[in-house]
Amino acid sequence: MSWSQEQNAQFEEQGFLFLRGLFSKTEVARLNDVVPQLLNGDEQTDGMHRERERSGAVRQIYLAHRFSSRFQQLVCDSRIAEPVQHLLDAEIYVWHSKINVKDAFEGTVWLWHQDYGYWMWDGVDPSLISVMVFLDKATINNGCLMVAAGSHKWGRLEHYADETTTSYKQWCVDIPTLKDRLQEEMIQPIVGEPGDVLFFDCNLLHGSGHNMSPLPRKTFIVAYNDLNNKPHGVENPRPDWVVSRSFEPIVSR
Ligand SMILES: O=C(O)CCC(=O)C(=O)O
Repeated sequence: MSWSQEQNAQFEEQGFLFLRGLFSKTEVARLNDVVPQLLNGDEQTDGMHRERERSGAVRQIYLAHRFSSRFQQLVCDSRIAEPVQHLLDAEIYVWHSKINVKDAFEGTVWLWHQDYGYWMWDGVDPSLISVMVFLDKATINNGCLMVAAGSHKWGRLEHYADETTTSYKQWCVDIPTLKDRLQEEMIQPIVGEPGDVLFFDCNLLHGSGHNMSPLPRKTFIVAYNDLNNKPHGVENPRPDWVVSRSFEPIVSR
């Protein structure tokens, strides 16, 4: 599926493109059908990596696309893979995938960051694009993603490791830099329905708040990398669940 000239221009200008209703309610229901199994699996045996909130609730499930045929189909779906191939003008592979769970009342904040803020340390250039497929309704109350429109044009900002805000280390931009750069008018909450899809540049500043609502806010995020941009030259490479060493080209269908 290819985008119009306006859509491509919008992605270039804003660093993201939000497409409503790209997947039908039935297609999303088929994905959601397998999520409880992925949530409750045992990572010693099923190979998927899970991050948890301090409460123990699952916050993220990595690599669903390797172990669930439905998510495997999704990462090859031409509605998401083709525009990314076109934007990067390259063959692509899956850098990683994750289901961000944000359970009702439990899902915690993602501090403002650019994905490339820390992916740079994996020995790659900023030729990566993420695609967020909404599995649930996303509202202000349940902690929808927020993006800073146009921030990708700043290039990569310095990031530091926050080890106290949530249960795990988050790479994020410090408050003095945010005060200096981020204007209120740039912030756009991405409120949407199951089946909506957000494409975003790896230098787009983004984050999200706590889920204060009885509605869960699950999304599936797949990050694609240019096949000519494989990670290299790093002393302590991060594990395969977050920086995939499976370089199979995506054949979109
Ligand atoms: O799910 C969210 O609200 C933000 C997720 C995010 O930024 C990430 O996983 O890097």
